[in-house]
Amino acid sequence: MEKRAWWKESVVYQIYPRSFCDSNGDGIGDLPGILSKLDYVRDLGVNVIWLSPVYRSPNDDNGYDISDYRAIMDEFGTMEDFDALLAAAHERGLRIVMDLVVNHTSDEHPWFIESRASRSSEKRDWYIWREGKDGRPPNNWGSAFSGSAWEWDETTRMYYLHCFSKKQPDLNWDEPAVRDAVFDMMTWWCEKGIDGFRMDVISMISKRADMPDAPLEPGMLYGSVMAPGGVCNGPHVHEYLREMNRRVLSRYDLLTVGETAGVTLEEARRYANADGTELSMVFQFEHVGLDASPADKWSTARVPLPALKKNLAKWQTGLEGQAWNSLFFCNHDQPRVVSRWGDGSPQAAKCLATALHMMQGTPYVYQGEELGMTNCPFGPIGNYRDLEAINAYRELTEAGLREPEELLEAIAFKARDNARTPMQWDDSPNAGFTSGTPWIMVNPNYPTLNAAAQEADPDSVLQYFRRLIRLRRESRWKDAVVYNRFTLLDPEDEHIFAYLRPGETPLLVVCNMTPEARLYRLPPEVPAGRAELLLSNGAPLSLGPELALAPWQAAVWAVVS
Ligand code: TEU
Ligand code: CA
Repeated sequence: MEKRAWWKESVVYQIYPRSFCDSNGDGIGDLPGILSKLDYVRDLGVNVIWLSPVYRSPNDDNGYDISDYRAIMDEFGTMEDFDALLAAAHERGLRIVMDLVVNHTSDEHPWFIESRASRSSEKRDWYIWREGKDGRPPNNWGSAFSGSAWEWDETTRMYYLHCFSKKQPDLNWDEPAVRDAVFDMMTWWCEKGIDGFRMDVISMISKRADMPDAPLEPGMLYGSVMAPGGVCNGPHVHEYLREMNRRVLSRYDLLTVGETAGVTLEEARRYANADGTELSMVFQFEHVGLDASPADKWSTARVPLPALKKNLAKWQTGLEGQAWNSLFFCNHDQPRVVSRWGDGSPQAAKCLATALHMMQGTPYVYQGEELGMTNCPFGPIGNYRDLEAINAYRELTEAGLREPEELLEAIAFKARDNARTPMQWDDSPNAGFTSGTPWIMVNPNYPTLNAAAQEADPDSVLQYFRRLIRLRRESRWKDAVVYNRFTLLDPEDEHIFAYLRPGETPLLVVCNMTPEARLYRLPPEVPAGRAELLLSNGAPLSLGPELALAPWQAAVWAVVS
């Protein structure tokens, strides 16, 4: 069996503070708002909170552009508010994992202000400056948020690299003083008693010296920085993470998860290796990339179930015994999974959750996923707030690469703002999120889709998530759920996602991933024996050679003899 660890037995709840709960009526979520909802989070049964960035920021990218790592964003409150939140979380047995964004800072960070001041500035090499070529940027890389990844700086007449917005200049991790400053800051937060870090695009921190052009696919204006040979999984990334582990992480009892854009199985075995010399686990993005086109994510393509199942199975078996998986379908960058891979219904939300949570790895619940919150009908581009979507719409339509209406349809399906609409607490105005004007529109389905209504409904998505999480965290089957292995059943079946969790007490998981009733004949791999139904979102099902599954019905059995 895998070596035990508390972070393997955890379930993490991701909070996007800007959209979680507003305590002072300015329409923006804040730390006191989170504090007021800690009992709700605890009652979900999770034991870890991942906080998206709360540090001082001009909010060009909603806090992923940090101007002071040791101060709290003005809109979110004060450091005293943070200390109160951390203490209150710990009182409830909740650990807090911070979002560490150190591939880049804000261009308003003092480090960058000093670096850009002069070519001979002491901090010049803290960022990535290059001469242009014939009056053009050093290569064809594009920012993830449109435009070139190189910004011309008139003061010193050089370009600086920004893989994201031009207000997010990339730090130069080859500079030892950068590593010293980052590790000092991390230690400062660990000394405050936080319980870990989610590390933003940590696979991008080591850049190749040569920075070659990236391939241009049809429909692209720039090469992708994240393409192989770009900035992901660079030459020193594992060296720098081992140094971070030696100098900081190994000194505390932390959950560390790398957001490793572009990670492969081979690389993940190194980032999340079982001997703990780097990180506890990583987020991989292959499954949420299956519906992208070669050019970009702006597609309404549906993912064929066999492709999704095989990819999830690849990571389950590919890391087994060597590294630890994280399990997610939702986060603040992804559209709502119940709309993306389901039909938006509560039953689909429960079915998708069962398919995800019964695999091996640490599950992540994104705020609102436990309610079955859906994508939001934003309508015109003016209702969006995320620079990724707004810039893409402008760039791709102005270049004549996409038709506005067709592109807007794809943006409606895939935009990150779908995950960033205010948490739906109850049916009062603005879903109880704010007494003011919310910074982004509230999903109009909040009067019926909200936490208060689901607290009162034993068959709600919320109550189902509580049972699902209890099964992993508290039940007599918890070791089987966490530590059993994984075997995919019927990989080619286009409707049913079924898998075994072989171990001392094998588990069987069967999910009808369609809105139609279906019969499923159990394959021979399923061990014979008495089976105990542990959980289902539909009518009780006894395990027989053929199962009659209702639409979106999922079920979990333990094969006890
Ligand atoms: O995301 C990195 C990243 O790869 C995503 O931007 C992803 O490419 C895109 O969102 C998919 O549509 C991290 C943070 O999670 C994201 O919110 C930040 O915008 C980004 O880094 C820059 O910090
Ligand atoms: Ca507020």
